[in-house]
Amino acid sequence: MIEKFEKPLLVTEPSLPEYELYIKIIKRIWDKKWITNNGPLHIEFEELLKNYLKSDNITLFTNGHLALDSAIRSLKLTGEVITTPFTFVSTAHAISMNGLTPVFCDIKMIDYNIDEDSIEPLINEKTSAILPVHVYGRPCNISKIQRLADKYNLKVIYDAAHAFGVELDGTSIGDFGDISMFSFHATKIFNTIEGGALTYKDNFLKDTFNLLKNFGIKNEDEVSIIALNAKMSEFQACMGILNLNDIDNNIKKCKILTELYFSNFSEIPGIIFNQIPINIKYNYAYMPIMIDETKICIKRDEIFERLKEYNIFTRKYFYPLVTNTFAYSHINSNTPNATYVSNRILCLPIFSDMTLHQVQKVCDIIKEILK
Ligand code: T4K
Repeated sequence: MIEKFEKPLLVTEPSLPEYELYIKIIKRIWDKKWITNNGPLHIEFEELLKNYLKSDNITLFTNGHLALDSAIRSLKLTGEVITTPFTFVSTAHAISMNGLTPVFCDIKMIDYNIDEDSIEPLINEKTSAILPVHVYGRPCNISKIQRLADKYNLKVIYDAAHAFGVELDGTSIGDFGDISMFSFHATKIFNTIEGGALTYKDNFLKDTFNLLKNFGIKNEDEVSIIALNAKMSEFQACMGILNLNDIDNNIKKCKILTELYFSNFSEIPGIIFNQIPINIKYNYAYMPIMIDETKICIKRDEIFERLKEYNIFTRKYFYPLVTNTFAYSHINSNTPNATYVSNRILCLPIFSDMTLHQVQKVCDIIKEILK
């Protein structure tokens, strides 16, 4: 019997810069007495991020959800938006809270992203956009989705909450579609405590986003639209500036951890994991496995519970499926793959400070549970 972990091992831990470095940088906030509303650190961070993401246009927000909400509002969408049910509820909420109807499309088993071949039958005269999610940071089939969008004159907004730092064939993931949203929440590979950003093609959207995240205030004399407060603070920007220095190293560390997980699981037929295609620069932010109970005679939920006995706290991202929540029970959908995956997926612990020893122990414990 393998000993349980002494301290709880959570699905993720936030990457934090050295404490002293954070104290040093926030001294600049005290010096200026400027803590939010487009301060100097916000401006500096936005510029650094623009370079890192190789993006022409970027706007920071206080979190990813409000960034997505603003993206939807900025494009003045109407009617229906096609999206995936295999996502965090934020995606569907952002659509619904803008008075639009989410239309749920099934996913593919290969990467759990929206099935581009199932989108077209869902398009009708009410459809105004497609809102796919790069689930666990794996890029969707961007070229096919764009072809559909061009054919039917639809907007494309990518929920890239999981995809910070990801590139497809050498192009930054934020460069596709009309707008992409990144989340910098504490649980993400790159965090600004809470935080988010939009990258976008049309540089005229910059002014719109500045209105949308600041109550619609145009200037001292004019409030031009009704809008939210979604501004990033100087403290968040400080965290972002420091974490940006470490991001490449953190991704490298998570890559090594992923490889150890993969090599362990390649021996177990009932544990399904998806290899990273070679044309993708990946961020290794999540370690999802799918449990095929027909091969190992144990269900995902039992493994989830048994792991807790060893002090390992995994997550069933994304269970329940959005369409199986009470909030979306009024919407009809037929997404068998998404249902199948949602009932079998388990995200294992992975974060930059995790050790190879911890990964090996998690794998050994899983093997012991499967015996
Ligand atoms: N679109 C997608 C596809 C998303 O996944 C998300 C967010 C969004 C949009 C919206 O972006 P944001 O508005 O959040 O920027 C977490 C996150 O709160 C959420 O950001 C994330 N997706 C979602 C997938 O996961 P929970 O309910 O799992 O969070 P929580 O508090 O249970 O934390 C997860 C694990 O992390 C726990 O084991 C505890 C650990 N943890 C958490 C925090 C906050 C820490 O160790 N330290 C911490 O500070 O939702």
